[in-house]
Amino acid sequence: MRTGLCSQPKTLPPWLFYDEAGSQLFEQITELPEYYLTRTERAIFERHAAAIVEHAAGGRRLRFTELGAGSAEKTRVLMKAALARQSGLIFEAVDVSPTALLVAQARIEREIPGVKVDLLDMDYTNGFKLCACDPGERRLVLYIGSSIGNFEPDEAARILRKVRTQLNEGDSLLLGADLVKDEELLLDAYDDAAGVTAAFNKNMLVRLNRDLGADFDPALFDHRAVWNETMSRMEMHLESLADQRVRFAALDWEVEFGEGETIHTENSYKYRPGDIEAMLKAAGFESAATWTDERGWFEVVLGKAANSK
Ligand code: AVI
Repeated sequence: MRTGLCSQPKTLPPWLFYDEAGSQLFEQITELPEYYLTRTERAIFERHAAAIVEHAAGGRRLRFTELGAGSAEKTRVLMKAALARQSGLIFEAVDVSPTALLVAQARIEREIPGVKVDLLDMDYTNGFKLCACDPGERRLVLYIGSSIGNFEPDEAARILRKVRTQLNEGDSLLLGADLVKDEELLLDAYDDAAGVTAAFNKNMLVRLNRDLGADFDPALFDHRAVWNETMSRMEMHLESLADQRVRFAALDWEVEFGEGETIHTENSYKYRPGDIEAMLKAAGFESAATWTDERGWFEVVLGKAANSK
């Protein structure tokens, strides 16, 4: 964190968004009219759930493993499709937030009879270990919501390779990814009229005030969303509205901001058709199928773990 605030331009790591308040703000973002990602991906699932599950299963029983499961809201459609072709389903929910997981577990088991939720409190970005499936079972790893887009290309490639090492040949990975589209749509999605994304971005400062005794005044920073065409990514920044000095009591340290100086807080990569298939191939998956919405805004790609020999 300190290194990021000492670098030029200043940066803060995006994991800082997700304390309890930040996770709630993110849930609100997913319901905003401008934030098309969640509802577009959900519509793809609603339309193609049976085909997705069929491809992944290849005639066997399925087990689901979701990375960064959160509330697992969209996954429910796929769970129901799996239960239409098999009795009972193990759903392994991997996340670093035990509270979100516990709430999701109780709700899913109550509302979708036949699903057994196993909570795996792990940080999948730092390597993780899954238990072996039952013989005759195939695993479907879900990495949806365009979460992959929040990682730099080399980190994203590393995560996909890591997932591949946990799978047997014939298991699958379902990746949800946001596609490049009209700049206005992207800017609105990351700078909504109600200011929820701005509050989500500034929540980082609130968190640093609480966790490290910093004295950021969030009102002295503005939320900025920028489309970086060259890098094919949406960026979020916080721009200082004045020359100011912020003190971190817990670190006995101060940092200065000039008026107009920015802190880069997030990248959200947007892909072109074919990009995800290429990433999957490079990580040891054969691309089995791609589903998209009518407007071509979002895609869901199922990669099958290829023979590693
Ligand atoms: C979690 N992630 C996929 C979101 C995104 O769209 O990159 C986080 C987010 N940032 C601003 N709005 C939503």
